[in-house]
Amino acid sequence: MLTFYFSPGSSSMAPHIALHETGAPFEAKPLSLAKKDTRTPEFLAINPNGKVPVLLVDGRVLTEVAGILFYLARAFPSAGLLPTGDIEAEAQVVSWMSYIASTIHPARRQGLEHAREVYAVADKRLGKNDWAAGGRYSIADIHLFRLYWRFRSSLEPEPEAFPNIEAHYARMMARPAVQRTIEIETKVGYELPA
Ligand SMILES: N[C@@H](CCC(=O)N[C@@H](CS)C(=O)NCC(=O)O)C(=O)O
Repeated sequence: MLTFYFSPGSSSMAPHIALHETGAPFEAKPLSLAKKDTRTPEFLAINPNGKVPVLLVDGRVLTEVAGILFYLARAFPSAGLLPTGDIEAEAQVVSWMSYIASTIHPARRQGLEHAREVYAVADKRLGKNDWAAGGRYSIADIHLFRLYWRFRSSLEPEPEAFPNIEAHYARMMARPAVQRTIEIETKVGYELPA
């Protein structure tokens, strides 16, 4: 039994997309960041870090976007969210997700100019490849997409600034799991800070 704590448009959007990619049944628990739902004693008892996403796997707590994405990819292999039988491609997925979590995610807080520099590096790394790692769609693409989706909607960079990431964004937006996630999260309602 999977229970998923999320807040629309936040970091939890990535595992939300992955859940829809797998087709696994899950109980959705929307939280309001504006109402500080992640800071209640009840939620802090689940995640003392006070952040979404959280996935409960038969009641056991799993936190961090990369950890949850990895779990979903391995628990539901038929969704094809991780390269198999290719150690180097798997390592590239981990490499991308480490870079995304440690460098892209905090970049915005360090100013727009810094965020642009970081996305320029990511754009170069992605190059003309359709997908981030191993020549196929993976959890690294979902992770990358969610941060760019947020960056793009709040700051509206000129599309020509990051041509490869823009093309990746368009490929991601065409995926039914992404469309379904956005539809559900829009209905719950976004409360994202500007
Ligand atoms: N390193 C965490 C970051 C998660 C994170 O930053 N979550 C934010 C939303 S984007 C959050 O829950 N903030 C609520 C709070 O700080 O009260 C991960 O990868 O899961």
